[in-house]
Amino acid sequence: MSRVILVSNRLPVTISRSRGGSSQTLNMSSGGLVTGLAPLHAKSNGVWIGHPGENPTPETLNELKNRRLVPVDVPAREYRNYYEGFSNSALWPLFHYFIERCEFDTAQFEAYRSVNERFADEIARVAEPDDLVWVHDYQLMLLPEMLRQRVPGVRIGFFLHIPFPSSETFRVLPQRTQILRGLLGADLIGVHTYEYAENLQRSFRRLLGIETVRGELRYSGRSVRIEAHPIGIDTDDLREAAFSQKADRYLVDLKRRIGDRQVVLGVDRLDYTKGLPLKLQAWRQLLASSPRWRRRAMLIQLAVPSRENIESYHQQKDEVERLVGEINGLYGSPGRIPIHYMYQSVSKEELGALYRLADVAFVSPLRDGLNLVAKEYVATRDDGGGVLVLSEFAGAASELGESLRINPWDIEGTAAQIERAIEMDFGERQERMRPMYHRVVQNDVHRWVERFMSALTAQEVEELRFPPSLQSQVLAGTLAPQLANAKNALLMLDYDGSLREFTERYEDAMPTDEILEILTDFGSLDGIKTYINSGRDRNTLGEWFGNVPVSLIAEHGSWIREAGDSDWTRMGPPPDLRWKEIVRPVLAEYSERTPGARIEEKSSALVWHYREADDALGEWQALELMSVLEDMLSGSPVEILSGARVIEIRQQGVDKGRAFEFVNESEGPFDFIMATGDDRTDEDIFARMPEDAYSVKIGGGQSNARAAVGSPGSIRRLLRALIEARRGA
Ligand code: ADQ
Repeated sequence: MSRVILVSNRLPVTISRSRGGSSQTLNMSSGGLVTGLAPLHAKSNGVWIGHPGENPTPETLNELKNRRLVPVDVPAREYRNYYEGFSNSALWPLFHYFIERCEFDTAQFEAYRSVNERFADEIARVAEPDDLVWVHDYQLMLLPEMLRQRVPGVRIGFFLHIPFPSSETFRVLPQRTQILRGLLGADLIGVHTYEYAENLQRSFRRLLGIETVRGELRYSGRSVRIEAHPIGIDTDDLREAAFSQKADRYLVDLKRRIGDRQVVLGVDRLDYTKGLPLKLQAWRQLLASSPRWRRRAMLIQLAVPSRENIESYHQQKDEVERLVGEINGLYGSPGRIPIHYMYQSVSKEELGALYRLADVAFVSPLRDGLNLVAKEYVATRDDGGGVLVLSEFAGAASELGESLRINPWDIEGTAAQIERAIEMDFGERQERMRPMYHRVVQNDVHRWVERFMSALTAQEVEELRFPPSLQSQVLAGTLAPQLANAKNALLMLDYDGSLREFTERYEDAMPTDEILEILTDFGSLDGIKTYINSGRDRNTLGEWFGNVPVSLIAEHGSWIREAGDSDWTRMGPPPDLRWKEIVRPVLAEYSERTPGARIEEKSSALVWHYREADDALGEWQALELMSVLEDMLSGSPVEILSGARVIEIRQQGVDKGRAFEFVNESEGPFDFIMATGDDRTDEDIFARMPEDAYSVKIGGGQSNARAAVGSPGSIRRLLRALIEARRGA
């Protein structure tokens, strides 16, 4: 197996100072992610790179080295700006849809960039091209691209543990393009749910204009995949603790103290995304509307201290404690308080005992990437008892469909679901819990690691083709002798951007005398069939090339007219054009708000041109229009193509490539074939041409063509040289 380099903000160990002394001790951190990744770390013989938390002493450094843990050294102030600053005061609130809590501070972003650079440098020092690097979470979103620049061949996976928000929310971020480009350095980007994957793809499309097809996009000659891989928990580890003797003792003790009361359990990091105040309000609502539960039920709420250096976390804590006090004051009676609140971390065994005790788990985040607590509760309930009440805003909700779902903002609705959960009979509890239990146990954290790693390694490293760029004389030198000897030759020429330079206004690109002359000369040569295969409409092509002895294919293969004929023939079945009625008004609206943009009507397509619009505005509107159209037309028999400052919506099933095949079959066999083109629609021809045919792309970039030339001028020179050669033969 390849060596795996794991990268996370924190190393999986806690360094603590021994009491009174200056020596340090090193303990493995607890938590599902660490237990999930530890076997991979052990097996692959790789290293784990992250911040150590404390400055390691030389002895600790040695110990870290023995465990193949590489600390990244970051000055304290820079770390604060990166961690508490940009990571937790900009990205964290924004990605959880708390825009009003965001602080966007350039200096903090600079620190974020700089820490990501430090990580990249550290990885580059140890990484080899055959290694796999797996980067974790939102603190390191710039890292994939930085690493790609330093170690180009290395395979990089990235996993985001928090939600990726809607593109509308994400675009608020001042550094949105840097962050997206940072991610694009990865080969595989993993998120917890399809929704987050969708959101990310939409941001790539809207903000960078990069299309994703079936979860894959192309960037800088590489392919990048975006996939949903919900994380699991370490069920074995959890169950071992939850069913240990220690846990049994806790359970007996808890039961004795609680008596016959129903227990509703909440376990959360004390974070505003977890929605504790609303949870408490729902609990208050239940006690207010159904007084019998005041003495017969209790809420045990664990809150783990978290990010205590950030001010907004203090306010959250104050608010939670005030509400707890208020509710206990209102509805408590001697010996019976309705909320038992603990602001502390508890041991695995205690937590396990609480999960086993709880009749209901109340998991109500306002937003949560996934939520492990929900899965942990389910994993301890193979007795089939217990009810999971789960917020629909937790990523885990999409996997745990048998839970009672709540919208935590709806206080009455939530209180009603809690009551339903407390009252639920054992039969229904079992029916709901059993399937969830099996799902959670089967998809544990080890399966998650396997799935992500096999997706990362299975991905083919596909070399995208960049055809060699040649001078027209060099190309003519190769092609001329072959054309000179051909008995039946086919020449298929694209027009706009290939034979003719683009003009500011679309209709101004009529053929020059030079072009008409070249086409006339070619058309009059015996043994050569010349076609113009263009996206333009029939009338324009007929008008412009009516007097030239070449054949015409219009509208990307929809119509054909042989040289000398005056009638056009439709290729393929008659189209179903009802979609035009829906699309036309949308294009009209976008034209109205984009000065300079225009609509072109073709028989089986509509085109939105924005070459004459302001550069930035045109680009922006086009990206938005593309995503609107994609949503609107999903499932319709149309294709949406974005070209050189045009968006074309056209009937599916026609393309230039099919037209090429039609000609090749009806007029062939040919002993010389050459096609030229400059954009995506011409790639349909290049992809269908036989091996020994010549395809020439005009302009740079990735293409299936065999060769490339710089400009339409070069193509014209090439064509003139070919005419000379044929004449001289
Ligand atoms: P978190 O926001 O930390 O994780 P969560 O998934 O709920 O949220 O995990 C919390 C963990 O802390 C659980 O394993 C739980 O058992 C433990 N815990 C909570 N209270 C505790 C207590 N009082 N004592 C001891 N342990 C306690 C981020 C994302 C999540 C995503 C995970 C994993 O925000 O959405 O599920 O990463 O990808």
